[in-house]
Amino acid sequence: MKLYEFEAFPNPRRVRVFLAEKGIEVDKEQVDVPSGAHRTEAFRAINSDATVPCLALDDGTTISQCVPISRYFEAKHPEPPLMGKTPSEQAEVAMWQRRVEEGLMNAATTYYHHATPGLGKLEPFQIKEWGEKNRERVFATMELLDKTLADRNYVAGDDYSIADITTLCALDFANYAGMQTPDSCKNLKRWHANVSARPSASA
Ligand SMILES: N[C@@H](CCC(=O)N[C@@H](CS)C(=O)NCC(=O)O)C(=O)O
Repeated sequence: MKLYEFEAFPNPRRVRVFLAEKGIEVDKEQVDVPSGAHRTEAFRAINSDATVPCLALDDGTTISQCVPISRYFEAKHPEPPLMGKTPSEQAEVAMWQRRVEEGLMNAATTYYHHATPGLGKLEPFQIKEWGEKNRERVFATMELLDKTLADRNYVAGDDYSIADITTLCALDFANYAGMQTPDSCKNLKRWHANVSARPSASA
């Protein structure tokens, strides 16, 4: 089994944190995204989506996208559960994971790719206005999370889950890309300090 990833980027980090929480070691290969290594014929033969992370199993199956990769490891190594235990917990975790993936991770990366130099020569098609619109969405999602975290410890409820992992990686990326968490988002900042102190955060 091999995990294709790139250490500096936010989506591969989601899988590394997930694996660290479960205590799973996987062989990794770095794919140098800024130099375009993910868009070569050789890498497209592994992942036609031309993105990292991508997990190649020993039977030849390849799985791209953070959530399906995480789902594979959750099924293989159920403890500790990171995607909910009961049907209602599983649905709530999936709901928050998706809200944050769309409203924070995808919005922040869209801002980065469209309204900043992004990946430089790998960004021939940019719509600055679309990038700025996504910046607004990032701040709206920060506000939503701040309200939600007023009366709970974790994004999807009482337990740490994949929704926290997506939020951590997306928020750190948004901050890096110039969208600082407003000081008024005290609950979100408290949550961020808490989850950043877990050893998995530095995976
Ligand atoms: N939704 C995908 C996002 C994967 C993704 O976009 N990864 C970035 C690195 S953070 C990438 O490979 N970008 C390549 C590009 O923009 O050309 C997932 O969950 O894995």
